[in-house]
Amino acid sequence: MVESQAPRIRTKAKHDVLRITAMIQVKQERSHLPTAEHSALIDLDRALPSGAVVTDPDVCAAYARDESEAEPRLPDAVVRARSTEDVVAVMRVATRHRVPVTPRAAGTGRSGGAVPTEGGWVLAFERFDAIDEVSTRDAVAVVRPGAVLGDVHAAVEAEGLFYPPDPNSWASCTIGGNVAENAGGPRAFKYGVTRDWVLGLEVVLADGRVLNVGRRTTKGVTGYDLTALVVGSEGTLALVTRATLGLMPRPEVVRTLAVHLEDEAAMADAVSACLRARVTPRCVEVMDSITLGLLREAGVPVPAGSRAMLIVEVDGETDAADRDLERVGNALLDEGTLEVLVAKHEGDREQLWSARREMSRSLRTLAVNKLSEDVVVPRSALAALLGRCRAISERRGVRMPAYGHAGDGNLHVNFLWDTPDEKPSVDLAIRDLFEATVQLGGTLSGEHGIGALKAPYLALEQSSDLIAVQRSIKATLDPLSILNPGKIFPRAGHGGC
Ligand code: 2HG
Ligand code: ZN
Repeated sequence: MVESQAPRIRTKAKHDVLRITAMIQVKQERSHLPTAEHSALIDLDRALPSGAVVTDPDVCAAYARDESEAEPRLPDAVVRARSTEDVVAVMRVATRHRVPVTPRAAGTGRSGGAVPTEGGWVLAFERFDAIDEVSTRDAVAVVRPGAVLGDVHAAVEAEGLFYPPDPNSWASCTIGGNVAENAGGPRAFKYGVTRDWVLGLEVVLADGRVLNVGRRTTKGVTGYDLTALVVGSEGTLALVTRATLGLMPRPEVVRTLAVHLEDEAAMADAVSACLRARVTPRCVEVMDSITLGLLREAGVPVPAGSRAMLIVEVDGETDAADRDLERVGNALLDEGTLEVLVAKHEGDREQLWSARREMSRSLRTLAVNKLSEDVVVPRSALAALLGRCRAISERRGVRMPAYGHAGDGNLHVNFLWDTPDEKPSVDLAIRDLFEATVQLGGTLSGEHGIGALKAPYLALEQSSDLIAVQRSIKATLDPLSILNPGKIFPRAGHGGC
């Protein structure tokens, strides 16, 4: 096919020459591929602007994994989309050839959602990153999927506005990934998660149709809420090409407390104390004794005798925030906390948060292997969950440090091990954790999604009827199952139904 077009090169413009050269490269680099995959690639390259399709294995290798422990897999090609039209073109060719497509932007996911577990193509959104609009009058921002969350924060805050979702990776993660995973972060305690702020979406379906779902207005109840359905669907139902985000006025100030506890069991009571003070902090983060040790190593002052710590923040108009800080601080002291420290300067606050943001990476230094979960239980069950974690850790002989978003009952329970012979115990401990979480009325994932890693456990939480209904929604929107296959739903024989 490529050869038959070669004579036309001489009569075509320069970019067509480059394009055909690129096609020949596709052919050479992927000559080991079976004919069907190979001809799909040739069609793909023809449908996209020059240079958008990359098959160089060295480049593709960077798209084989995300920030989770999911097994990497090399895609056949990476397509770097820059427009809705590019995404439409990819999905049309993928549908024609039944090629799996794995969407990806920054690859900061923690559940294997962006790993092309079934092969095929990675559709990369990092270059489709415009912030189209920030409207102060409507209090909305219209952004493209590859826009980095930190840039969106900066753009809206420059207008005196605020977009609250703040997953820990905000400096590099993107809106597309946030929407796919329904990302949350510390501020979710007061402000909710991504789904609470997405008003409308432009999406591309598996067959290349473009839908505009949702709205630009605060209210709007027309038809089914497909926006809410797409948010958190982990790239398995539709591909987001534009998001309209709701905004609010930027809080005037933020005040921060570091609250030290004599024992881990006091964490849950301390969270309740904040609420009894009739204040909704914007975040209530928690660290157990191991993760607190890492904070200390990062230079954060930790009083002797502290066995666990909360970071509590309030925000709002200056006088109100100061009053709330005092109320929460006093309530925590009444609760018998060891020490309540106020971050007096922005530098203290930044030191605390940068150590907290690094926690996931710092934990990696404690063992050869680390796997982290993000289970959630009702707030009242947080103490029980911590107790169950300690019991599991002892029974299975696995180190399990924990930290996370205590205010939401959302705990990042980590599993650390050094040698392969410890892995079976780790697997048992993970299953124990999920079972305990469900028994306590909780859910497997609060913010990282089910992805590839937690799919085998889905049936621990959801009934077979519920999984079947979700599968049928997937089949309606993606009948060939080419959109991020292998995610969310267990494979038959892997806890599936
Ligand atoms: C956090 O809260 C992030 O730090 C990442 O959600 C947690 O990697 C992790 O387990
Ligand atoms: Zn988190």
